[in-house]
Amino acid sequence: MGIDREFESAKQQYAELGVDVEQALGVLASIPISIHCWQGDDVRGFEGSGGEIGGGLAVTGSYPGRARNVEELRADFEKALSLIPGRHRLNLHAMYGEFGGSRVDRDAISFEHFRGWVEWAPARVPGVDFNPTCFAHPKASEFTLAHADAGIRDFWIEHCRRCREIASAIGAALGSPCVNNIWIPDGMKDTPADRAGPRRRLEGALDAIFEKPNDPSMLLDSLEGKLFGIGSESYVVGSHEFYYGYAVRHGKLLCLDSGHFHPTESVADKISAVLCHLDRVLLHVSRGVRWDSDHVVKFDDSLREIAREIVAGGFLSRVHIGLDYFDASINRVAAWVIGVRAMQKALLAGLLEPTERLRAAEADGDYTARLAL
Ligand code: RNT
Ligand code: ZN
Repeated sequence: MGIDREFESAKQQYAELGVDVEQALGVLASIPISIHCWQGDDVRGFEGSGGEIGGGLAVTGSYPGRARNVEELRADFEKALSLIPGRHRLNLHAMYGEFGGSRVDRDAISFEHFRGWVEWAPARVPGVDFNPTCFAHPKASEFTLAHADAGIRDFWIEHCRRCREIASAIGAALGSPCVNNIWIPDGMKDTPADRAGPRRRLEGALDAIFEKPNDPSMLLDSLEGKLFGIGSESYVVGSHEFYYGYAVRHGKLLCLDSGHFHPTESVADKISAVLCHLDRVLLHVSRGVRWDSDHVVKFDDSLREIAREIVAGGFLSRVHIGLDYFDASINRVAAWVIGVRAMQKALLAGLLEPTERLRAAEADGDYTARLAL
């Protein structure tokens, strides 16, 4: 009763500002968020190699309950979905295939290993997204797609090609395009003597990976840049500028991870800028505490600004919202739920903004009213 009364009162107050609350809730309910599977098991996957995660990624904490196999991961994910309103996508990494206990190397994976996910999906999620796993592997100890050794480069090219095939088959099976996002850890701890060479090799590797055109009704290709990582503090081959240029030139999606920029840079501001030149972007919404720490996102100012820009810019159909964080120090199901709901709260705040009034004040040069409102 109390909540209903408060809601009616709030609805009235929003209406006075020209905001239709019911409509905002309706739009919110239609926004899918791509939920990353890797929060559920601390980015370990099902290859059973037990190796280091590597690639400069670090998962800290020892809260009990990490999903140890596909059944546990699915059960935990379903539990999380039961606590989140709306319908949301699953974001898989290649290391989460069902390999039946045998060692299937990254250059040998195929759709068969993901059939179980595709059978599981329709009753639970409207679509599945995908990521090549170019880390946590003996051949990823330093460089991958930008490696000076053509044999190692070819290994990762083959992995990424297969991931596109798998993603395409997933998209076709589920009737919803699968975003296949490439991120690689290649970089250098200390000042490189040659910054250009690895970038040229990466460009060549991407050209080879994308040789076969994608059918956008099944597959959308995305590229994720980064500023620095642990062990690649001085140089990241796949930097923001590198991938932005590549994405513009080749019509790919650019993935903006909110932990991958200088801490005072605003990812919110980048959305409208890159969408002048790209059809679509992918977001990896994360929370970097002092650095790219991948904390669970919460309803803070930076998240609100990102969501506000997507909504006010009219970009909901061109921005694929994905989450990317991993915290092993708290309940992992709660980590999913809290992060997704924070993203939804931020989107709702954006949807409840009296944008027309703000814009009118701005157009009138009345920045005082804009600030006050
Ligand atoms: C790493 C990137 C990348 C990974 C996931 C696991 O800095 O953000 O997206 O977090 O692929
Ligand atoms: Zn990311």
